[in-house]
Amino acid sequence: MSDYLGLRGHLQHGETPLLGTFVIVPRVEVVEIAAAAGFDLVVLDLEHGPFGVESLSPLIAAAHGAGMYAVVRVAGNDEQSIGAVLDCGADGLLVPHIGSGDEARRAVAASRFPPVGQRSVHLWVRASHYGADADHVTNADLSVAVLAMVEGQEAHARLDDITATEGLDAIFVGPMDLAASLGLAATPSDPRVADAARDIVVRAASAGRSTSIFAATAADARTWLDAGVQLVVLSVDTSFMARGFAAAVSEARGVPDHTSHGKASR
Ligand code: 3PY
Ligand code: MG
Repeated sequence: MSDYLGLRGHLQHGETPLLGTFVIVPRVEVVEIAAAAGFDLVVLDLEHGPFGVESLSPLIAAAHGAGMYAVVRVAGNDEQSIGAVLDCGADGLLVPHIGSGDEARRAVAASRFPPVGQRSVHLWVRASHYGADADHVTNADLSVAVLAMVEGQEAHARLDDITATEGLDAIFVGPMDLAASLGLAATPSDPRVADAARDIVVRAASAGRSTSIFAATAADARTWLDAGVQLVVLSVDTSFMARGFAAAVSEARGVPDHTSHGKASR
């Protein structure tokens, strides 16, 4: 973690790009293994992971204890889901499938306390150190980053409206759903997906937003980091495990990897 004020400050001022990974196996051990490998952050995934808000506190504590930021991808764009996640102490929110400026504004409003937004105040939650942080309300608004996922053709078409959202910190490109919306779900490595992703990144940056993206492979992550994207989230815990298991079995038995992991681009 940096000395900037939270992930929000890091995205605004940080010169070092951040590398993270998705976590859908809700275990402290997974978070700590990611930290030991050198990731800067984890994205705890309530959209696709089989867990809920009640699992977050130990995972966030593990991330912070290991010097990482903890971002949470929420399942819904509403005040209750977003407020509960922030009360657990998440450094940032990743809000999936933002399709319009109105939806981006709703995400920001749910994430900031009045008068800027409508986040409901509770002063004795984990995020405020159970009341010990007298400046919780101010600090939270200054430090929590809000990232809007742009991951469909419709959102791409309304990008200018989304990037104009006051208080939004970053646009996060979701290439898998973007591929699906282009009719290319089975072939996400089709160049049309990367072209759309690049257009979103370039336009978001020129609108003054930080940029972030999911990369299925380390090579893709490298490409986006070299292109100046500030936050790249590389793959997901289950994929690392699946590939590692399959490669080890294949090597130990001296037989080709029988899964598709060895061949596929993700
Ligand atoms: C996508 O690529 O659609 C994702 O949501 C990955 O984060
Ligand atoms: Mg997606």
